[in-house]
Amino acid sequence: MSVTSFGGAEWVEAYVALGSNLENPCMQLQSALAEIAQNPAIVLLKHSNFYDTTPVGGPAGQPNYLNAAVKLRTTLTPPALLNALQAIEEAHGRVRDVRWGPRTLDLDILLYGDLVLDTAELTIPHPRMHERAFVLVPLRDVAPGQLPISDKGTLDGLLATLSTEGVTHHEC
Ligand code: A4P
Ligand code: MG
Repeated sequence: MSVTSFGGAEWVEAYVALGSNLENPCMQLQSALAEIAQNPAIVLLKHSNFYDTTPVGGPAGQPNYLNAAVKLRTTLTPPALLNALQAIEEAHGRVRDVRWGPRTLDLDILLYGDLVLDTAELTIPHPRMHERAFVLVPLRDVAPGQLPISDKGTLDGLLATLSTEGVTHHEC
């Protein structure tokens, strides 16, 4: 695990994916960015462009998503970071019913340093990130192309294998 010491605490770099396809997705993602940055145990280093994306999975006819990614530094443990992100999802009125169904806000931990974790609550790296252009295209805005994605390859290597059709830059 690569960590840096800053003011006595251990800071770990992590990447988080943001998604929304209900109730003004631009507003949902913009306020989520502000709320993540307000956490005293998080430093938001960079955020990506916003992308309009065709839904992958879930019920037929759900609206397109708006997706983004952030690079941050945090002193929170992975479960504490998940709790903080889920509290933000809940404040945005997130209701969990249909798997991969429409949502006001989804915040997923993609990578946490070079940690590999597989528990009932948390899988890191995110188990489906390597096959999803709606995750990797925004991630590439905030992460180097040589970033390793578990044992799946580098970010640029994986992007070269995926169709990015249906992932288009969106100005909010
Ligand atoms: N969990 C495990 N690992 C993680 C992690 N690395 N980060 C657990 C966050 N959560 C993680 O998540 C269910 C449970 O996953 C959590 O309670 C947590 O303990 P959820 O957010 O309640 O449900 P979900 O997001 O519907 O489930 P899932 O299977 O994680 O969905 P995905 O894979 O995130 O897919 N198409 C487009 N274009 N854009 C999208 O953003 N998103 C999805 C959701 C499907 N299709 C999409 C998009
Ligand atoms: Mg999720």
